[in-house]
Amino acid sequence: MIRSPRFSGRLAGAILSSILAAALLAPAPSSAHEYKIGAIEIGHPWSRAMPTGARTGAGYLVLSNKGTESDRLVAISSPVAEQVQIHDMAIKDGVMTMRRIEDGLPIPAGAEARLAPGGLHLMLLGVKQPFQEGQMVPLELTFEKAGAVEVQLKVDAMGAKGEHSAHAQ
Ligand SMILES: [Cu+2]
Repeated sequence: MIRSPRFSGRLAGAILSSILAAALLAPAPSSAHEYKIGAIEIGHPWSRAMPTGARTGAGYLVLSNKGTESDRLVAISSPVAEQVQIHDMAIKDGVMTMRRIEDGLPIPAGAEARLAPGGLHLMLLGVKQPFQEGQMVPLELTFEKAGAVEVQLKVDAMGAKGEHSAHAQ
């Protein structure tokens, strides 16, 4: 097949502009960030921007226990919230309900706990200033065995579902 250079040039141009268009349409991926304390690895803590006047924010992250002993997330605090709780979400009789987990979140040896929209999550109550996209929210996590570590929740757009928060490793 004989292809004129002009045609290939136009074709390449068309391909390039569709790639550029796709790149512009796609939401900007948040950069993954990680923390480690003892045997616990904390992957990409993130949150969502909050509407004006809102006082409750959410926190999502992945906790991996790389050790041989089980551990437990026992306390969470943030200087920007009055209280941080661990919540779970479940559909009960067709209604989405939220339940507070009172006695900490167990992370068995070799296992991971995924806190993500629609399931387990952190709930930041009494937030003084609604989170804004691009902001980093400090959070202190205390584990029974591994101890305490400060992480930063990266605030995504209001409607972010977190698909892109999977680690780009
Ligand atoms: Cu909640």
